[in-house]
Amino acid sequence: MSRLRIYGIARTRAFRALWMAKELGLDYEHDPIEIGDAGARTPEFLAINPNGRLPVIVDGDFVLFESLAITLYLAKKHSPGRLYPGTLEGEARAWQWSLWAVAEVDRGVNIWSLHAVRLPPEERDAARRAEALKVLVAPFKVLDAAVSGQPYLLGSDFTVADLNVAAVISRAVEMDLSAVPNLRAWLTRCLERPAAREALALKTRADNETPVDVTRRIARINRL
Ligand SMILES: N[C@@H](CCC(=O)N[C@@H](CS)C(=O)NCC(=O)O)C(=O)O
Repeated sequence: MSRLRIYGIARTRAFRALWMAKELGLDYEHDPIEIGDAGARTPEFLAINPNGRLPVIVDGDFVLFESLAITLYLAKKHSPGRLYPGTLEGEARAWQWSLWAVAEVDRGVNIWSLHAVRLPPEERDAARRAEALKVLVAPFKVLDAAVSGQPYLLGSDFTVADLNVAAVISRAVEMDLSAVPNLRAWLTRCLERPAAREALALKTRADNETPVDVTRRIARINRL
């Protein structure tokens, strides 16, 4: 059986899959391909992910795209009853938080980070940044309340629900989170895990090595 292969430079949503693989201590290969014509839109890549997006994994002869489907699959396969909840209700909660993260906060955090951090200062759009922050106020309050009386989303233990939500909003660590102190403490707790630190190091290196025209192209392609 060939090793798990994770495709996608760590600056992208591939970070989510890399973090999970590290949490699980998996033996995997990372193929840090770029978005667009240089990588994810080549005919070879389109053959494994017709969306032309990152990440995708190949696990034996099983191919899977969608970052949070990947983390849920890996957790269920390798850590049932621990990172992946062992009860029907716990599993449903993990899905709830994962779908919530994509629907409620993914785009807002991405827009904010581009227009607050990643684009050159003179190209940042203050109105888009402010609008993104406005959109995040209500869901961030929901998340803050969810981790106000317990350390993690499902209770006392870190699970795939925490990994998925924290990975989606990881760039929010650079925001002023003083209005949501429980969220801030929880996010820090998640991102300080050894596996998260390792994956974040890959992501930071990829961020630092990304030329500005690629960042501009990402903003354009993803309409951010
Ligand atoms: N919902 C997908 C989104 C994938 C996605 O949009 N990935 C970005 C990189 S973070 C990408 O490949 N963008 C390039 C493009 O759309 O051409 C997931 O979570 O995996």
